[in-house]
Amino acid sequence: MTRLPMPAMHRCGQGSKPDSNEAAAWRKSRSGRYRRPPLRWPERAALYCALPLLSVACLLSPATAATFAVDTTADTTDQTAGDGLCRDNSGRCSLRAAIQEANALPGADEITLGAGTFALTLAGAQEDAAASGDLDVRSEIRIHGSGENACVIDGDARDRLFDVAAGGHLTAQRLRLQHGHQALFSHADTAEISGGALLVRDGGAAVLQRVDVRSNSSVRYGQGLAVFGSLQGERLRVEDNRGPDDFSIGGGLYIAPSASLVQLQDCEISGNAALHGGAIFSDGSATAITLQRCLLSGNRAGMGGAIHANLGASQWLLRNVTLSGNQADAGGAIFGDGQNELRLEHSTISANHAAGANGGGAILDVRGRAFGDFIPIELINSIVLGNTQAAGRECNTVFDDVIVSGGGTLHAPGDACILRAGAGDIVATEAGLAPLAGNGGFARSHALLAGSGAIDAALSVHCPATDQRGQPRPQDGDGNGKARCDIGAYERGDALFADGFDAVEA
Ligand SMILES: [Ca+2]
Ligand SMILES: [Ca+2]
Ligand SMILES: [Ca+2]
Ligand SMILES: [Ca+2]
Repeated sequence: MTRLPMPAMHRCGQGSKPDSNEAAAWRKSRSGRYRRPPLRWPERAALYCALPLLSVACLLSPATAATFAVDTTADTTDQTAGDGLCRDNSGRCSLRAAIQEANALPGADEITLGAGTFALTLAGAQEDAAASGDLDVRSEIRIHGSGENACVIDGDARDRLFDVAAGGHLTAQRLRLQHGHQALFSHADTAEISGGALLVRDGGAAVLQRVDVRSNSSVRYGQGLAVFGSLQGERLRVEDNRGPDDFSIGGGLYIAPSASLVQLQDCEISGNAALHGGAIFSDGSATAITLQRCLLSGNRAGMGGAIHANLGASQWLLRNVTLSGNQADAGGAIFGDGQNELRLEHSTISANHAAGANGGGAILDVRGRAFGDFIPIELINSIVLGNTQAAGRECNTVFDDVIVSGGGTLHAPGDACILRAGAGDIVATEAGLAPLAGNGGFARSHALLAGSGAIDAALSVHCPATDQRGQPRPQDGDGNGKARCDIGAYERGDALFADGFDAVEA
């Protein structure tokens, strides 16, 4: 309803800048050399705003920014878009009217939502002006909710919830996205048949902070989220999104060939289902995909219970990530095709299951040296143990050298896991993991039981500053007076007490 002037500096540094150490750490090209990724827009924005001359432009640009406080849960349109007023025919400011008005105004605009369920009841999919169906974001809009359980945007199963256009930038905080439904089966533009809750088109960007994406569906791509541009998530939950068994791709998240960036920190992607990639499917893209401190659990698929990395040259980094309790016919946790760079550091792959004839309770990768150009899946200081399959092996590859240990991998003996050995690997029949439980941090994890071979056994060279829960690494888990990093996503606490006097063991 009201239009308030916004602090002029607001645009500077929109979005969070990627961790440069991390980018440098995993950007290894096929030739084996590390390379710095090209700067994406959040990095560029931060850089530009840091430059003295350009920062003047950053200070001046959002002169017309407005804030709209939504005061009704009714789904109504704005009376006159562009007049600076969020006002429907009843004089109220609805979420839809606020989006329409924000789209019409230049600059970044803010929308605040109190507690309540904001159901999108105005039917009309394949419409891109936020007048019906999904809420189309065509400019820079920040939506501030009032809590993931208190503030719910509900699609009423009529259309997806948000459609971020090229040039659009959506930041959503502290809310839940539920009951979105993408019903279109085929279209020349794949984006049109993607995203049950949220579609980010090529050239668009979304930042989700403390957002739950729950119980959405799409009959084709991205039952929860679909990204053709860039997506950043922080404290993001993507749960129980699904589509038809025969056609759905990317149960939690679909990453399209055009996607430029996917960066998730503190996330849980659980209980989603699709034919390909129960949690995440990357599709022929060359995308930087980073997950840190995340849990992928209880997802189901035909191929890739949690992850299906399909073709393309995406660069995946999973650090402090747990993949547990996922199930597929092929590749209980991960299904790879040998083309994407997939690197797991301090991650735990356990209790996943493959029900089909090709196995791979943990990992199935269908490519290899005999197929010509391929990139191996690399495990560093990670646990891959305790997964089951109806046939085949725990880590199964059609060809050799496809799954490699970069060192410090805890895995099963013999050829249960076809893995090219690395320095400091540990072979065991059991990982010594407690069941998945809330052990602190954003998502559940597998605590290490006393006596686990993972404790104080990682290669120190790759020890990150914290574990999945955010607990500091390294700690002296075996009580020998020397703190050393544990293998996997969980760091067991100091065996004696946290006296701060442990020597760090090299
Ligand atoms: Ca208006
Ligand atoms: Ca639309
Ligand atoms: Ca629409
Ligand atoms: Ca330790």
